[in-house]
Formats: sequence, C-alpha cells, structure tokens
Amino acid sequence: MSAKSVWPYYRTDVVSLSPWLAPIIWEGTFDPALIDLIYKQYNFTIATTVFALGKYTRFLKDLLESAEQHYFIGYRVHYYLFTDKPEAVPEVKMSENHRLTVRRVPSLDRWQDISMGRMEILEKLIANELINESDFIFCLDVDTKFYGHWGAETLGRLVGIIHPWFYDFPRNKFTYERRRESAAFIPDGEGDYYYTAAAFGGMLEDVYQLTKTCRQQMNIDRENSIEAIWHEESHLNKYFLYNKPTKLLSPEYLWRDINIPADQIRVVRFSHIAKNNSEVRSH
Ligand code: UD2
Repeated sequence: MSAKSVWPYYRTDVVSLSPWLAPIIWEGTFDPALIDLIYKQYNFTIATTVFALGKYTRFLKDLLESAEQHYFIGYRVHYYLFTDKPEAVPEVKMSENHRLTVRRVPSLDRWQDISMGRMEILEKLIANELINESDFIFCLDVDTKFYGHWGAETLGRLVGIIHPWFYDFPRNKFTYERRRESAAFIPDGEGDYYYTAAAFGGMLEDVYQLTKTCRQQMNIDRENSIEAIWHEESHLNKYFLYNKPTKLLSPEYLWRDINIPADQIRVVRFSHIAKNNSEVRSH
C-alpha cells in the first residue's frame, strides 16, 4: 500500500498546494528523514488532547497503544486526557519523552454537548497551562487509531485536516451550516475544503484563537436556540474559511475506515473507527 517516498518528492495524482499556497501533506511529497533533521533540534513539546466520556473510554487502549507506535516518536509529547471515568483509563506504556496526564471532567447527558464542550476546555487548557509548557497542540477524537507515521511534517501555525468523506467532492456538496440564523453559516459558493473536527492543531496562540472563537460562536447559537448541523465541526469550518490554515493534512491523517481503499491514499496514518453511534452514546 505504501509507495516509497523518493526524490524529487512530488505527486501528479493529488493537489499538494492550496489556492493560498499552504502545503497539503501527502505521502510522497516530503522526506521524513530531512524533516526530522530540521525539527528535532528544537526539542518542541506537542500537547495532545483526547476526550473520553461515558462509553467512549473503550476506545482509549487502541488509540494510545497505536499512538505510542506511530505518533511523534522521538519528540516530546504530553497527552492530556479528559474523562468522567479516570478509573477506566487503561495503563499504556509510554515511550521515552511521552507522558500522559488524566483530568476529570463532569459527565454530560447529550453527546453533542460533550463534543462541542471540548472547545471551551481546550481554550482554558491552552491559556492556563500550556502557554508555558508546550509549543504545538493537536486535538484528537478518541474513536480513532493510528496505523502509520504521524510526525513533524504535520507541524505548522494552524493545521486543518481535509475530511475523508469530502476530499474529492465539489464544494456545493460540503455539509457546511446553510441556515443564516446560525453563527456557523457559510453561503453557497463559498468555502475551500470541508475540514474534519476529529483532528486539528497548530501553535498554541493560533489554536487558542480557534477554540475561543468557536466557543463564542456556539454560545451565540445557544442564545438564539440553534445548534449547527455538525456541531463544533460546522464552526471549525467557518473559522477556517476566514482564518486559512497554514498547513493542510490530506485524508491520510484521518481516514474513514482502514478497510475502504482509495487510489490516492497510499498510507492510512490515522483512522476514524466505525462505531454503533446510538449504542455508544447511550447511558
Ligand atoms: C464527527 C466529528 C467529530 C465531531 C462530531 C460533531 C469526524 C470524523 N468526527 O464525529 O470530531 O465534530 O462529528 O458532530 O468528522 N465524546 C465522548 N463521549 C461521548 C460523546 C463524544 O467522549 O459520549 C467525544 C469523543 O472524544 C469523540 C468526540 O467527542 O471522539 C466526538 O464525538 P463522536 O466521535 O461521537 O462524533 P462523530 O463520530 O459524529
């Protein structure tokens, strides 16, 4: 499945530059050894957040064990795990320079409130703790697993990931929020890509602005008794429309199911796990 990356590192079957000249990272477009040579000298710390409330703690073992095989190996990583069930967090052996902090958060009844509530918790975490501790942050869904290398090629000021369902769709098919009443509204004919909220990141200041803005916009919606069609993902897409990511990751970095093949996907690095939504979201 993985074609070896070789000089001169370009591909003709995928677009690897956005219209505002941000790189779109695909296997075959970069040299991982050269990237390490450049980035390792800085000794960056990458904060990585995961939320696992209710039955979603069942996904933690696979996610953390697979991360410890593929995710920023050789770099400093600090996982922050937010859960309402700290006793259900599995013991996972961390590699050198990787560590995990567990934080208890209150349980919530609606899964949508858990998903959207992440923005406010991330905003506070960055402002109150990470500013002096980390250089970059990635925020990951828990119903996911790593299958391949995810390293410093993903670092940038503001990093968005192209949603695996929509990467080859025309933009009129994107499931942006289309109701004017919502703060996440994007008019027809606008938008660049459809981004997933299952993973995003960047430098602390940039992700702080993102989380703060999304939290504020969701509060405006709440006051107006409206909830965006895809919750915080709709607000994230609105944010990225007006604050363009400086780096985009191809759907290799969040695939839809390891078993669904696609010609352009040479490597599945990280994938969403198929789940029974009503079962896992029930109390
Ligand atoms: C999509 C997005 C997700 C989010 C959601 C909002 C993708 C691949 N993912 O996923 O990021 O924007 O839509 O509609 O596009 N969680 C818990 N406990 C719960 C419920 C949720 O811990 O009971 C957390 C957990 O980290 C989970 C995340 O919230 O990964 C998002 O929930 P989801 O994965 O059920 O949402 P989903 O699959 O609709």
